[in-house]
Amino acid sequence: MNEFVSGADYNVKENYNLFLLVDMDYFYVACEIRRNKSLEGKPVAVFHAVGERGAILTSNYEARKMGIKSGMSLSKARSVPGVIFINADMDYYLKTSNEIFSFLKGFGELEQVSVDEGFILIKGNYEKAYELAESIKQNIKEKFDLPCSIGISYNRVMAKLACEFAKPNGIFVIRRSEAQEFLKDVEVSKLYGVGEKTTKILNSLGVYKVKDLFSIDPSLLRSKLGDKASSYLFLLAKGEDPYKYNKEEIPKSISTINTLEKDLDKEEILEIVFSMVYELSSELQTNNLVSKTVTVRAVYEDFDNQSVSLSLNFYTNDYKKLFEVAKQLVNKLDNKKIRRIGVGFSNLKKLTEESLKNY
Ligand code: DCP
Ligand code: CA
Ligand code: CA
Repeated sequence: MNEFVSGADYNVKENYNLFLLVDMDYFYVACEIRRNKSLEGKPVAVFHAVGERGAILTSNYEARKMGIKSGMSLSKARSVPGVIFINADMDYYLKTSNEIFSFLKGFGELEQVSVDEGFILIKGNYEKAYELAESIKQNIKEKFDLPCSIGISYNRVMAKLACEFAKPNGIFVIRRSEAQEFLKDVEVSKLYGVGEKTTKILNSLGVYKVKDLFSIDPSLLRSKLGDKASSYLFLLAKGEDPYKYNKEEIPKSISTINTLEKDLDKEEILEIVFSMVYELSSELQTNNLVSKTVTVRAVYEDFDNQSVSLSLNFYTNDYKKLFEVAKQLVNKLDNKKIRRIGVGFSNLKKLTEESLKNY
């Protein structure tokens, strides 16, 4: 059963299900520039303060060129001269986000995915979708004075990919008929849901581009990634949306662990824990998930280890709320030097209208 109307018969008016992914460019920084025009054209980064320290949440292209990337510690970022650092004003960004998304509702069925990103579902042809995208971009520029990028394609994962190629400040279309050819030379790391870990494994197998996937032994891939992840990957590589069929399937938990460059006291690891929480919360947001339980795991210098967990009474993928919990957990750790530190989120579920209410 194909939910898409075939466009092969040219006598039939093209009437596809199409997805537009609207994603704001360098969103938090763009919000700051919007209210302070003197920042325009300068390298700017927004940070989240963690005690005396902090971490970069995002930066504009001028700052990215200078090496300022999200997740970077503020102290490291500050060593780059000439960059303007602004303490995050979440209230302002959320207010702006709400205004943008109420406005976008007028353009079609809207599925908001994160603070600065949402799908618009339409029926029609690619030309119509492109015109709509142009009008949305222009309106967002006029009404909000903010740049955005729009990806257009025949499913969510391909629209997301198209948006990567639209960035910054552009529109990019991937038609179903061009998808195979287009995907061949796309880096596997750009596929929806393929994170750093999977990319590393794939690279170790000699897989860098999508086309490389088809020249390796599928059983080798399954042995490294597991059955489910490899079948997802093959669907993505063919331009299909694996998530469409598995809306209810969600992981039990997601986690990350780091060996520290040198052993640290618990007071000294907060910045690192923040970066880990930020990275994981991005993963939640990308997969449209929310979590309720945070776990912090420490391996001490004597190799003893400890794991502490705490649950919220609501679900969220907001890094600030999750970090508050992680901070409390770090506080509970023993007063011994730490060698390895891990963070995990569990009790995961799909973000729904219901869970958004508790935001
Ligand atoms: N953000 C967040 N929590 C995360 C990751 C990001 O609150 N875990 C914030 C900072 C970003 C905004 O959300 O400004 C949007 O995230 P994006 O990944 O879309 O990044 P940007 O909009 O900053 O940059 P780009 O132009 O690459 O989309
Ligand atoms: Ca963005
Ligand atoms: Ca985004």
